[in-house]
Amino acid sequence: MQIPQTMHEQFIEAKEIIENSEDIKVYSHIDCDGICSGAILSTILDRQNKEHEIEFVNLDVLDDIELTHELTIFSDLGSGQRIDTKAMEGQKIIILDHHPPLRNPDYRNGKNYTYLEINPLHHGIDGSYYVCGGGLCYFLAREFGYTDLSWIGVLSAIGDMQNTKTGHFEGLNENIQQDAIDEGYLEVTKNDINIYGRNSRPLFVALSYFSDVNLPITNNTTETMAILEELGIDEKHNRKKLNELTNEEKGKLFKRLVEMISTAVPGRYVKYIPQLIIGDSYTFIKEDEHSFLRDGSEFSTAMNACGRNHEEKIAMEVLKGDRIEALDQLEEISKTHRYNLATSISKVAEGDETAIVEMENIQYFDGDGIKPEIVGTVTGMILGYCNWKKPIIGFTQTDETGLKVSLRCSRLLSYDGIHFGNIIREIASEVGGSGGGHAMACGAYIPLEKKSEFLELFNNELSGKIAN
Ligand SMILES: [Mn+2]
Repeated sequence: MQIPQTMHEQFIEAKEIIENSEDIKVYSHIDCDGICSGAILSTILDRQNKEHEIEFVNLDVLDDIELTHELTIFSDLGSGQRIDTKAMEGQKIIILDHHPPLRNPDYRNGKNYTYLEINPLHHGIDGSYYVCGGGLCYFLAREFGYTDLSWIGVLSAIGDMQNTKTGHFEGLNENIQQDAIDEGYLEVTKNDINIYGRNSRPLFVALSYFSDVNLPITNNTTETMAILEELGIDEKHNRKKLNELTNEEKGKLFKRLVEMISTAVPGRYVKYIPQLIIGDSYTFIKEDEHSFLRDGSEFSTAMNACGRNHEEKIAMEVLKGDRIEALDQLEEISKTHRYNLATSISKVAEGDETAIVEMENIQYFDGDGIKPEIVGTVTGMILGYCNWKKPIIGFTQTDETGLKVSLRCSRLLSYDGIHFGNIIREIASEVGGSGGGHAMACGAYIPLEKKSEFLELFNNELSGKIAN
């Protein structure tokens, strides 16, 4: 896919606006995509010798924001927020966002300030699968000739799960991927076994986290070790990582996993099984051989860990090239993050068995005391401890009156056509909150006293849509 001409003209205009501005502020989102976006923009501005400030923010602080700079750039956010209500004459705004836009393309006409919104949805391109925030920032960088930043565009798309539907990149993401390969930063292994932890975990550990379907191996390393030994992949004193497997070994493992999953899922899901195991894998070949930064998924997890702990700038410095001090800090943050996740999970899943409450079509837990920033990740990991056929919802209080809601589900449910991001958006707004997100990973903020109503509405909404 090529960039549509109308969109390309917008990137040229954005470049000109940047070249003609001196005092610049960037607001970007706090997740992997947003951090990658910020890193690309900041690199462009550094190379152009432009003074700039960068701030990573949650969506809720943007409505009616004071614009205090000559040029304000919003990346991976902005399209869905009222960011220009306080724009003053002569100010300039650029938005690079892939989320559903509030405003039409002609919104900019007749304003006394410059307003340039680049959003794939204005050009008929789906922002969930074909390009994300970091990708848009990369296309701007490409306009300046900085194709060496393409690998960050790839990382942003991995973090934004743009490839979940098919296991590979499509649309504009494919162009970015090709640039990263051509620039010598990226190696793509087509249709690889795709299990998280390729570079940093022994395979028997990585496999035990399989949670899209509850299998005998889920949370059971005794079983994963036995299976790997039986397949002749592992020996007692030689535990391998996924990246050490030969193609033949990968083939055996694939076959075994397909058999195991087939016996565990209802017939309607059988056709989706290969997608659970197979997908392209991404290696950043300029990274150190043994570094977790070498694997796209592990790198993106580290970016998210920084976001969850309000350390986006450290993540950004790593992306911008600091592999000494910032990388040390990044490792420290990731370690603390993993510890916090483990303690939260053991509270919910391994302690009191009644912590997970099952309703007809959904299940939930009260994550009292879990930080709102990590409740989503915790919810995802809890999935391995409950009924995979239903989505799992985690709640935690944000303040006296507010609840954060996170939902995760097996990828099988989303392959089957359920888009929980859309459902949660509707139901949250019905109870006076707001929400949204991906098909299989999404969240909302709702008033505390609306919790049971929210659960009730959600449960009803899914009646007949969940296989039992
Ligand atoms: Mn994004």
